[in-house]
Amino acid sequence: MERTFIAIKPDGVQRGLVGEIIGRFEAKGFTLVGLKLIIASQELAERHYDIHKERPFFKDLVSFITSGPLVAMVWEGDGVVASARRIIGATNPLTAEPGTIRGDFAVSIGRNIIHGSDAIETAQREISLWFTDAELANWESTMKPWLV
Ligand code: 3AN
Repeated sequence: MERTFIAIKPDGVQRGLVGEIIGRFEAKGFTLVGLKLIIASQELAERHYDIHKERPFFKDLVSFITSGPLVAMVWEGDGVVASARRIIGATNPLTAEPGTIRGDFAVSIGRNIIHGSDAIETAQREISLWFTDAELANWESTMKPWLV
Protein backbone atom coordinates (compact mmCIF):
# COMPACT_ATOMS: atom_id res chain seq x y z
CA MET A 1 0.00 0.00 0.00
CA GLU A 2 1.29 3.47 -0.95
CA ARG A 3 2.45 5.74 1.87
CA THR A 4 3.52 9.37 2.11
CA PHE A 5 5.30 11.52 4.67
CA ILE A 6 3.48 14.65 5.84
CA ALA A 7 4.80 17.20 8.35
CA ILE A 8 2.84 20.04 9.89
CA LYS A 9 5.64 22.60 10.24
CA PRO A 10 6.22 24.69 13.41
CA ASP A 11 4.06 27.55 12.04
CA GLY A 12 1.09 25.20 11.51
CA VAL A 13 1.47 23.78 15.02
CA GLN A 14 1.81 27.24 16.65
CA ARG A 15 -1.26 28.51 14.78
CA GLY A 16 -3.40 25.67 16.11
CA LEU A 17 -4.01 24.06 12.71
CA VAL A 18 -3.08 20.47 13.65
CA GLY A 19 -6.65 19.23 14.08
CA GLU A 20 -7.90 20.99 10.94
CA ILE A 21 -5.09 19.52 8.82
CA ILE A 22 -5.36 15.97 10.17
CA GLY A 23 -9.13 16.20 9.64
CA ARG A 24 -8.71 16.92 5.94
CA PHE A 25 -6.65 13.76 5.38
CA GLU A 26 -9.04 11.68 7.50
CA ALA A 27 -12.10 13.05 5.73
CA LYS A 28 -10.56 12.30 2.34
CA GLY A 29 -10.33 8.65 3.40
CA PHE A 30 -6.62 8.09 3.91
CA THR A 31 -5.35 6.01 6.81
CA LEU A 32 -3.04 7.37 9.50
CA VAL A 33 -0.19 4.93 10.14
CA GLY A 34 2.33 7.13 11.99
CA LEU A 35 2.10 10.30 14.11
CA LYS A 36 4.40 12.15 16.49
CA LEU A 37 5.11 15.66 17.77
CA ILE A 38 8.84 16.31 17.71
CA ILE A 39 11.40 19.07 17.64
CA ALA A 40 13.65 18.11 14.74
CA SER A 41 17.40 18.17 15.31
CA GLN A 42 19.64 20.20 13.05
CA GLU A 43 20.98 16.96 11.57
CA LEU A 44 17.54 15.51 10.82
CA ALA A 45 16.37 18.78 9.23
CA GLU A 46 19.50 19.01 7.07
CA ARG A 47 19.08 15.41 5.90
CA HIS A 48 15.38 15.96 5.17
CA TYR A 49 16.11 19.05 3.04
CA ASP A 50 19.38 17.70 1.60
CA ILE A 51 18.15 18.32 -1.97
CA HIS A 52 17.93 22.07 -1.22
CA LYS A 53 21.36 22.42 0.40
CA GLU A 54 22.76 24.66 -2.35
CA ARG A 55 19.69 26.93 -2.41
CA PRO A 56 19.97 30.43 -0.87
CA PHE A 57 17.07 29.76 1.52
CA PHE A 58 18.52 26.49 2.92
CA LYS A 59 19.85 27.97 6.18
CA ASP A 60 16.58 29.77 6.94
CA LEU A 61 14.59 26.67 6.02
CA VAL A 62 16.54 24.48 8.45
CA SER A 63 16.40 27.07 11.21
CA PHE A 64 12.62 27.46 10.72
CA ILE A 65 11.89 23.73 10.67
CA THR A 66 13.93 23.16 13.87
CA SER A 67 12.47 26.22 15.66
CA GLY A 68 9.66 24.40 17.49
CA PRO A 69 7.57 21.25 17.62
CA LEU A 70 6.32 19.85 14.33
CA VAL A 71 3.84 17.04 13.72
CA ALA A 72 5.35 14.24 11.63
CA MET A 73 2.91 11.80 10.05
CA VAL A 74 2.68 8.89 7.66
CA TRP A 75 -0.55 8.47 5.68
CA GLU A 76 -1.50 5.45 3.62
CA GLY A 77 -3.85 4.81 0.71
CA ASP A 78 -4.12 4.39 -3.05
CA GLY A 79 -2.47 7.33 -4.78
CA VAL A 80 -1.79 9.07 -1.47
CA VAL A 81 1.47 10.76 -2.54
CA ALA A 82 -0.03 12.73 -5.43
CA SER A 83 -3.39 13.24 -3.73
CA ALA A 84 -1.75 14.70 -0.60
CA ARG A 85 0.16 17.17 -2.79
CA ARG A 86 -3.17 18.34 -4.25
CA ILE A 87 -4.72 18.63 -0.78
CA ILE A 88 -1.67 20.67 0.34
CA GLY A 89 -1.57 23.01 -2.69
CA ALA A 90 1.23 24.85 -4.49
CA THR A 91 4.53 25.65 -2.72
CA ASN A 92 3.80 29.38 -2.87
CA PRO A 93 0.65 29.89 -0.76
CA LEU A 94 -0.26 33.01 -2.75
CA THR A 95 -0.78 30.90 -5.85
CA ALA A 96 -2.16 27.84 -4.04
CA GLU A 97 -5.83 27.30 -4.91
CA PRO A 98 -8.48 28.13 -2.30
CA GLY A 99 -9.65 24.83 -0.82
CA THR A 100 -6.06 23.59 -0.46
CA ILE A 101 -4.34 23.79 2.93
CA ARG A 102 -1.78 26.38 1.81
CA GLY A 103 -4.40 28.24 -0.23
CA ASP A 104 -6.68 28.51 2.80
CA PHE A 105 -4.20 29.17 5.61
CA ALA A 106 -0.91 30.71 4.41
CA VAL A 107 0.56 33.70 2.58
CA SER A 108 4.33 33.18 2.74
CA ILE A 109 6.50 30.64 0.89
CA GLY A 110 8.86 30.46 3.85
CA ARG A 111 5.96 29.77 6.25
CA ASN A 112 3.80 27.44 4.23
CA ILE A 113 2.51 25.30 7.13
CA ILE A 114 2.95 21.81 5.76
CA HIS A 115 5.29 19.47 3.90
CA GLY A 116 4.30 16.50 1.75
CA SER A 117 6.58 14.10 -0.12
CA ASP A 118 6.76 14.90 -3.84
CA ALA A 119 7.13 11.34 -5.20
CA ILE A 120 6.84 7.71 -4.08
CA GLU A 121 10.64 7.27 -3.83
CA THR A 122 10.97 10.52 -1.85
CA ALA A 123 8.20 9.33 0.46
CA GLN A 124 10.06 6.09 1.19
CA ARG A 125 13.27 7.99 1.95
CA GLU A 126 11.50 10.54 4.18
CA ILE A 127 9.45 7.95 6.08
CA SER A 128 12.58 5.98 6.98
CA LEU A 129 14.32 9.22 7.98
CA TRP A 130 11.58 10.30 10.42
CA PHE A 131 10.12 6.99 11.65
CA THR A 132 11.30 3.54 12.74
CA ASP A 133 9.32 0.52 11.51
CA ALA A 134 8.06 -0.03 15.07
CA GLU A 135 6.45 3.44 15.07
CA LEU A 136 4.24 2.62 12.06
CA ALA A 137 0.91 0.82 12.38
CA ASN A 138 0.08 -2.19 10.29
CA TRP A 139 -3.66 -1.77 9.78
CA GLU A 140 -3.96 -4.93 7.69
CA SER A 141 -3.17 -7.08 10.71
CA THR A 142 -5.52 -5.19 13.06
CA MET A 143 -8.47 -4.80 10.61
CA LYS A 144 -9.85 -1.67 12.35
CA PRO A 145 -11.89 -3.77 14.84
CA TRP A 146 -13.47 -0.69 16.47
CA LEU A 147 -15.36 0.19 13.30
CA VAL A 148 -17.50 -2.96 13.12
P1 3AN B 1 7.23 21.77 -1.51
O1 3AN B 1 7.29 21.84 0.00
O2 3AN B 1 5.95 22.34 -2.06
O3 3AN B 1 7.57 20.40 -2.04
P2 3AN B 1 9.93 22.53 -2.29
O4 3AN B 1 10.33 21.11 -2.05
O5 3AN B 1 10.28 23.16 -3.60
O6 3AN B 1 8.36 22.75 -2.07
O7 3AN B 1 10.57 23.43 -1.16
C1 3AN B 1 10.74 22.93 0.13
C2 3AN B 1 10.48 24.02 1.11
O8 3AN B 1 11.43 25.03 0.93
C3 3AN B 1 9.12 24.68 0.92
N1 3AN B 1 8.07 24.01 1.63
C4 3AN B 1 9.36 26.08 1.43
O9 3AN B 1 9.11 26.12 2.83
C5 3AN B 1 10.83 26.30 1.17
N2 3AN B 1 11.04 27.12 -0.01
C6 3AN B 1 10.93 26.75 -1.30
N3 3AN B 1 11.20 27.77 -2.12
C7 3AN B 1 11.50 28.82 -1.30
C8 3AN B 1 11.87 30.18 -1.53
N4 3AN B 1 11.99 30.67 -2.76
N5 3AN B 1 12.10 30.96 -0.45
C9 3AN B 1 11.99 30.47 0.80
N6 3AN B 1 11.64 29.20 1.08
C10 3AN B 1 11.39 28.39 0.05
